[in-house]
Amino acid sequence: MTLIPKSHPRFQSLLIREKLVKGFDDGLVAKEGLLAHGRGEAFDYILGEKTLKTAKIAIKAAAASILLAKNPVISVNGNVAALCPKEIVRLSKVSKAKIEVNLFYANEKRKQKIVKILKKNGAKEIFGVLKKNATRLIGIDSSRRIVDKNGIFASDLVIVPLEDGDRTLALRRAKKQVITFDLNPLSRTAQTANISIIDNVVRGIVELITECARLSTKKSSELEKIIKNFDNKKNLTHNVIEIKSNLSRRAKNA
Ligand code: PTJ
Repeated sequence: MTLIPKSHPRFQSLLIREKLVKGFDDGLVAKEGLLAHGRGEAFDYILGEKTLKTAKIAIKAAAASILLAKNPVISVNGNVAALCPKEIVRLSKVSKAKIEVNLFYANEKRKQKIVKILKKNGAKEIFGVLKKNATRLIGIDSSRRIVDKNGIFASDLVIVPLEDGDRTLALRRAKKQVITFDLNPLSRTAQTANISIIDNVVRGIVELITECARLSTKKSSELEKIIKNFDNKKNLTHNVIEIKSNLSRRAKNA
């Protein structure tokens, strides 16, 4: 039960924060994950805590790309497991994407807890767990280099929410398409991914599930057209302009 009154003007944001703290207490989230969340929260504040038009455009292109991919994988870390385990499983079902646990701050005990919460929310098969299937992604030194040979290693598209720039670059070099959720449009990940959804993963993933379901009945040619018309660099520029005008409007009203 939350101690935050529903009437609190920052109820939603504080509720998300509480989920992260609970995730930490339950052993899902790394200490550093709490700090990463704080950074995201600050960006969400200046974004206006809503899914902006540019995020919706990126979500549509992301859904089309995932549906066209042969072997898509959702990479799950501690923060995402604490914030939206049910939605990860729903996204995996609607898009036929595999789920792989991949941690920056590698910790076997935490990995097992993440697997457990995903299974509790309906996940059947989870990659990145069996030592015999572990292999190395070239061009990256962090623990994220250890991937599943039947999961991320074999994939053609990876969804990496709350990611670090190094792996995004390594995945691109390995000729994989990368889709990220990142609240910071200037992060290396956002700048390096094929499709960057600048939104809180808590909101954006729900929209992505809806969009995958909606587009799943469309022809491949229609999905290809959506992707062809999407330009990540341009969309990121427009996103910064959206943030700028949002801030100017709020400054005028202050
Ligand atoms: O569980 P682990 O060990 O894999 O570690 C996960 C973290 C998140 C700690 C690790 O990947 C990390 O240190 O990430 P960074 O480099 O701090 O990057 C996280 C990015 O996600 C930053 O650009 C944040 O602004 C952004 N972010 C934080 N919270 C959210 C977010 N983006 C979308 N939704 C959020 N809720």
